Amino acid sequence: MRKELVYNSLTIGKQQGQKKIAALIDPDKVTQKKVERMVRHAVNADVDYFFVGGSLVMDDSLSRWIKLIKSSCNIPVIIFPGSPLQINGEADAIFFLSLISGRNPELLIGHHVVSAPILHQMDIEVMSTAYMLIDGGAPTTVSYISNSSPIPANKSSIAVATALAGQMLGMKIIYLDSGSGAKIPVSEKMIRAVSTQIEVPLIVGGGIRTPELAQNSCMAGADLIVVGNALETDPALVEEMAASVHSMSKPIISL
Ligand code: 1GP
Repeated sequence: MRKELVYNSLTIGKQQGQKKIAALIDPDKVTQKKVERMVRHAVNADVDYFFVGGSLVMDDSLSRWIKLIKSSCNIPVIIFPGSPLQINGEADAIFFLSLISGRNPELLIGHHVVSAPILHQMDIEVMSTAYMLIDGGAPTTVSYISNSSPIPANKSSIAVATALAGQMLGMKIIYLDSGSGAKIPVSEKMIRAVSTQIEVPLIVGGGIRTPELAQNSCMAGADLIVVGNALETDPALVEEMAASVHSMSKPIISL
């Protein structure tokens, strides 16, 4: 396993009040041309990370896209796996996700047992992540595939209790996700409630399709915003999105 370079960039960023953005590539939904465009715009926009993965991946293109990104830029690539089939040693890091909003034992520990020995032999950074699905107003692939129901959007107290439990279990990142293509992104109220109670970095994604939404989520306390669908439709949007997220960072004062 690799040293914690990506995780350190997240925690140092959080300590310094920096706000970050990740572009999510769902391997099934893109073409080579699309990925090349996404990378070009992401580099111009100074995007912080690429996430690659999906709840259901129908072909073996994941490795191809990771290679393509790695050979075209220095933006770290993190696997956002929907299953152990998406483990790939060419990425910089992988989220070791426990779906703690659900009660499906396979996604709480089963897949981890299967994946751990393989990851242990790979040169990849493994980041233990408390993954929480929040109701986004429409059934999502992730909720169907994971066979788990999301936390109701208006139950911030459940989200806080769940995030605290994840942190107490030693998970190093909290990830609030209303699912790809969510009608309603995670509310600012919920982001604020969770972010004020935890110490570890907070990632928020699902249905964030405008720079304003991204900015509001940062203002509410998200450290890292994830955008997928909106960039698949319009890769150039990432420049505006990233500018609005990065503008929320505190200025770094050097002594
Ligand atoms: C990743 O589910 C999100 O956390 C991505 O959602 O595709 O709606 O941006 P979108």
